[in-house]
Amino acid sequence: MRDSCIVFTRLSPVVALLTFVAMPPLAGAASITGTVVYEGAVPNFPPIQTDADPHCANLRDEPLYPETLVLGDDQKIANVFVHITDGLPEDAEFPVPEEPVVLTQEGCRYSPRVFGVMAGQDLTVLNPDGILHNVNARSRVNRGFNLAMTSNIGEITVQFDEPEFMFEFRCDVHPWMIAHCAVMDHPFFTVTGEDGRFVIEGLAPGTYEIEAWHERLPAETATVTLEEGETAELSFTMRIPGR
Ligand SMILES: [Cu+2]
Repeated sequence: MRDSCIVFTRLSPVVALLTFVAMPPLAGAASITGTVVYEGAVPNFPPIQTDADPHCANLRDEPLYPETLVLGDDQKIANVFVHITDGLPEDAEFPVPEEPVVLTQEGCRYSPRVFGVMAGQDLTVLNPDGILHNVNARSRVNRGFNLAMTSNIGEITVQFDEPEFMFEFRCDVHPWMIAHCAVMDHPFFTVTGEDGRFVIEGLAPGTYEIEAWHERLPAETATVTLEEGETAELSFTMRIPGR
């Protein structure tokens, strides 16, 4: 018994060192940046008839167009969710941000249209419109909810506990109100603006698969190997299939 204790004591620093070496670091100084561009004819979307609810018509100074495909200059695509899909240490647990993700219902539209939240992170839904919206979270892995936010309910906060890639938020009062939510188990994700740009920072050296997801266009993927502190530049092009 005593011998085995001695053996264990002698081995433990070695085991600890091996364990340390075998575990890849969770974070580092490498990053992936890039641009997402749309290639093809641009669909012509007519404005949404927001006066189906006079409250919405009163809240808006300008027409509201469908946000199915939002393009900036040179057909750069907004609302593309870019995220790491492989290469992170398995079973790694990343800290959950204390600050909430905020989803706003303003002018009878959701903002942001596409967003990510980490599992367990607060998601705060705001209703500055001060009219009736109905928040219908159509999650399948997590428990969904369908909650009326009446004119005097300006804020609710919810959490989703399990990772779940992309489900819709819809407003049952205003059928054009749609947002897309990803519940993530890591923080390495972002959403493009109208410049089509994305930046994912804080990566450890390694080989990663990265995906650019759009609500209508087929996803694009890439594999990139990063050295410590390296910045890789990627370019994604999205197209309507068959065109
Ligand atoms: Cu609504």
